[in-house]
Amino acid sequence: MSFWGQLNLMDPASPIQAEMLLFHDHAIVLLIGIFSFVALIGVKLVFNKFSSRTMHEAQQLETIWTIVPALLLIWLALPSLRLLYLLDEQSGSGIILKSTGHQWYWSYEIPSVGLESFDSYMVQEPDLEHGDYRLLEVDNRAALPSHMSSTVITTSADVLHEWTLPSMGVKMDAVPGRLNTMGMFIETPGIFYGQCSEICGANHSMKPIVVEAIDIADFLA
Ligand SMILES: [Cu+2]
Repeated sequence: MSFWGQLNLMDPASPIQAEMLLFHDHAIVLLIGIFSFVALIGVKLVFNKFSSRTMHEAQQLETIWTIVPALLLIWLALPSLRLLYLLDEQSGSGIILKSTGHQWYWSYEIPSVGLESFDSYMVQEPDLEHGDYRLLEVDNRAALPSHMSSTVITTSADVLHEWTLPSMGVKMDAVPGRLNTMGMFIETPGIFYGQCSEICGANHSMKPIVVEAIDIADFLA
């Protein structure tokens, strides 16, 4: 992958992640605008001679430079709140995937189709095949149906872990003694990669997450 390609976020594969990507762009536009404006004012201040020792206030100017940033903050906050509630409202139906974090691997269970718990370990470097992603491939992938909503439940068997799937907009703590639930709608079939996102010990970076989204008919078969 090219250098610039790596700076991008992953392609969205769920509606909520597509929304988050749009919000990211929205926020970046605001940031670039503010940064450019402040830089311009900074440069102007250095080079002009419009300063006066006797001027202590400028009511009109102060009113403007209070109200404009406030409006900008609202412009940022409203879509952010909308997204927050959209995330909360994701339907919790469909196939349930239970993922349990361990030091240092994940184990998965899909009770509704009678799939009992299996472990998902990272593929070690000498065992990689041509074209595999280093530190991202696993021996047993979790499978979920595409074109429908699913539910992911995470928990942990030892310390805090975090189940993350960037292209689905899912990032959820795996907490011992607790079940966390999140809905996700996978739009396209494919193989999706993620990594544990909570420092969980020595091999934290060696317990990747791979979900294979397949057609519902194949999934049930
Ligand atoms: Cu970790």
